[in-house]
Amino acid sequence: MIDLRSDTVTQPTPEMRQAMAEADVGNAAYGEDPTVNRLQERAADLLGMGAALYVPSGTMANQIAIAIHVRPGDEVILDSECHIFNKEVGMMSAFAGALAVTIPTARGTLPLDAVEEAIRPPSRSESRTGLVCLETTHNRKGGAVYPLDEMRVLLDACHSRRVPVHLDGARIFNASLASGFEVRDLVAGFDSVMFCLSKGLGAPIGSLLLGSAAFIDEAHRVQRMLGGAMRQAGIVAAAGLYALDHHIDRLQEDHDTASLLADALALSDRVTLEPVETNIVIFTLEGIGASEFAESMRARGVLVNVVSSRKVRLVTHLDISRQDAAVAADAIREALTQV
Ligand code: TLP
Repeated sequence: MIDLRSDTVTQPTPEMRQAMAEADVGNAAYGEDPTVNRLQERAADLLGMGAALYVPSGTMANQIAIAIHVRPGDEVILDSECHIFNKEVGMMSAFAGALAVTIPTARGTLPLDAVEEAIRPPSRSESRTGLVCLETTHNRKGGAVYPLDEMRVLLDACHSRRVPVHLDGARIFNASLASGFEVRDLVAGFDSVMFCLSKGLGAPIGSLLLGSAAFIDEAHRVQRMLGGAMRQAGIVAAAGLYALDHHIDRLQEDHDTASLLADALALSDRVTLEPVETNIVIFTLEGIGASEFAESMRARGVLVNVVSSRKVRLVTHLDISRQDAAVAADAIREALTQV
């Protein structure tokens, strides 16, 4: 099967497994796992942030960050299609006690005036604006990259009102590649950032949460509250280090294969395609249901992700070769003419 459901489906490569087998390990919760420590230092260095914490998932990293930034009853401003609001099972309310204030966007970029309007002035009778969250690349908006100049203007506006800003950078390396900016430039000024090792980078597990040393100190406590403190996690952290060393530069291949798929889709007048900037392709179907299309693709050996009744997502990754993309593109053409 050619699996285009998500970039979280990759298999560790033989070389990555070798690095895992050879990893030096210790009790990470005691701060004694040398491989976890190396990964955290490497990530902090790469992103130019004060410190980093290795956690099991992107969701946990996002939720730790929110719990640190807000007090119960505070509002969090985010775009209405973001992962934190839609796919983290309401945890920002359940755990941090936060209220979501969502803003609809075209491509995941929050309009400055809408955010300024949504930030509440200090009041004895209203809830406080505790945090603003951004996402790049934007999953549900077809892997859209948040423009750096827009980020900077928004960061300034929020900080001038003493509101911290968190970045869900699950696919930050894809954003860096597509925009031509270094990752450290993309994250400069954020109060906290998370990125995933288990998506385009191809590691089996793990995300990094980054912030100031004091913020990460607190993050250790919250991670433990969630039962996320780990022991000999160097076994999986080694895969993350391997991915940072070997799988960043190859992300262009994923962007290229996504373009190939987009070209096949663009030929059909039954498809409305979101612009394709990175490794995610999202489109809306007309005259065919998304599930029907997915079934037809499955019968042709290709798995796709059904987003809603008419929307489909394809994600390219480490295990999708150019040849696979060409086969999938043929399957798309057939499915769209024959369903
Ligand atoms: N995305 C997954 C699913 O949860 C939808 C996927 O298949 O794309 N932020 C963003 C932008 C994400 O896309 C994801 C996962 C997360 C956070 C959460 O990361 P994990 O899955 O490690 O908790």
